[in-house]
Amino acid sequence: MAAFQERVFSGVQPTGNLHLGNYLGAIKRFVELQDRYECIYCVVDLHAITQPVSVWGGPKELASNIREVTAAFIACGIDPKAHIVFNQSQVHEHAELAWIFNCIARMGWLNRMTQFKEKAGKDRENASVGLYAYPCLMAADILAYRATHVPVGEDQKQHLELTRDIAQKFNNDFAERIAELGYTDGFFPLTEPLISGPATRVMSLRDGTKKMSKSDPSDYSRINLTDDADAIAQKFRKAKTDPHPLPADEKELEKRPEAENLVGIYAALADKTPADVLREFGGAQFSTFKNALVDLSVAKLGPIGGEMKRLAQDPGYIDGVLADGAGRAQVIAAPVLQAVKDIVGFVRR
Ligand code: AQP
Repeated sequence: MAAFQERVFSGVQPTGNLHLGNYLGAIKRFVELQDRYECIYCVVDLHAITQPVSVWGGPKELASNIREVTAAFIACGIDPKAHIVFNQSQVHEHAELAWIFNCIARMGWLNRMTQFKEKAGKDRENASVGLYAYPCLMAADILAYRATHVPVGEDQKQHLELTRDIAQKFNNDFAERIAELGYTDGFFPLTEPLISGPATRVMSLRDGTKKMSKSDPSDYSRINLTDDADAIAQKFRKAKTDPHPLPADEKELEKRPEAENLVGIYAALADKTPADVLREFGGAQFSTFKNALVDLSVAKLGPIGGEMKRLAQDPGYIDGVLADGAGRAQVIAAPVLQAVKDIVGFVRR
């Protein structure tokens, strides 16, 4: 790994309804990593269109969602000047590298991907080829920057493992050529997933066994980043719980998914551990705990939602951030793609 410059890459799909899971599992971590790494954060619009148009909403909604995710990045505290923020479709190297990775990855690897199975549902014949090849594009997103670290929620772990498999196979398949061209440790790094903290998998507020998701038809299943104080309060008060008070011991949470979820959310928002939260609230009724959770959530998310709404009024500024970021991203990605082409043996102009 020593031969690779440390660099963080991650992305969020512009598919609407950015929620607390996206924030705690991903965007909050993106913000924290800025002090330690060079960071590249991408609005992955090419990924969004892998679903049917009815899911991502059509051209107007896609453009508006791309701007909304960008606004969320900035509102949460990502600095687009010190780091890079852009949308994927503006840097064609992602799609081009993804094609090469389509030819590296094996059908058997992709057949094991649980996200494809979940998103394709029962009608697999009708799923897009893009949805199936999604993990190869994700590997290209990361490896176009030879990124060493990727902060993601738990649900993306399997895709990150596939990214490592693709990097490893590319390094092996072309080992001789890679060495000839002077790369001593292989060409691609084996990227490390950064998945940690109490909220790597935030669950639905209606069902503690299902992940909080943008596409859940019930708006009561999630806290959206643009929800106002009243909506946040109503959703947490209606959130499913069990009839018992909160336990004092963290082990007991394992059998109580809804309680575990709410404690995890509180812990992540307060930058504490679940054990700290139970020390404070163990023995309390859910009504008491939910009031505290609402106050904390409104204090943390209110300013983010407010700033997102303010930025929504200035699409020119957002588009400028994306164009500037795309230009700077391409400065890194273009030579990586050129080197990949040289390694594979494509003849240059
Ligand atoms: N519930 C979650 N808990 C923790 N992290 C989560 N992430 C998503 N849901 C949760 C993380 O957010 C980042 C961006 O996700 P994405 O928008 O690229 O894709 P997704 O995982 O498909 O998001 P959704 O909300 O679950 O959308 P749908 O409903 O379309 O499936 C990723 O790092 C992800 O891990």
